[in-house]
Amino acid sequence: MSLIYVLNGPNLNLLGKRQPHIYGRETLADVEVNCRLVALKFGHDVRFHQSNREYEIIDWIHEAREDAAGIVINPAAFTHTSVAILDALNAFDPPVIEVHISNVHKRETFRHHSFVSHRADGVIAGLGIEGYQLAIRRMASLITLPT
Ligand code: CA2
Repeated sequence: MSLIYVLNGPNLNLLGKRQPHIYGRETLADVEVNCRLVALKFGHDVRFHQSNREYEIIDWIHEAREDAAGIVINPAAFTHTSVAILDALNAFDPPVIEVHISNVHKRETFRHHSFVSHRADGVIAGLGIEGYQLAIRRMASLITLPT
């Protein structure tokens, strides 16, 4: 059994509570349950976190260096601003998959650039919260694929 970190950035704690036209009606707790179910199907475990503080996300990425087989990350607004999160991910060797609930490319131009995409092995955007399950499924393949 491998451990997959699922990390969520600022304001995603409000998922399902505001702006349902953009982010849907399901909550982050629903996302966590879905991730755990898919991971379990492939025999893996999930460590699931959300923070509104950049340093906490960086600390979890550092922690993942010790025990994770991969990171699925929705950095939220830090996607577009954080060289620090990119630097932390660059110090993490296993696969990284970036997830966005909305299609960031269909939105304001400031959402079109992602620092995290410079490191991510794959990016999913615009598939709603299902994107997390697809990311876990892909992560399971990457974990078992010979390098
Ligand atoms: O589409 C995504 O998943 C985003 O990462 C979400 C971020 C946004 O800054 C990115 O450009 C795209 C925003 C997360 C805020 O989530 C909320 C959810 C419900 C209500 C309010 C905010």
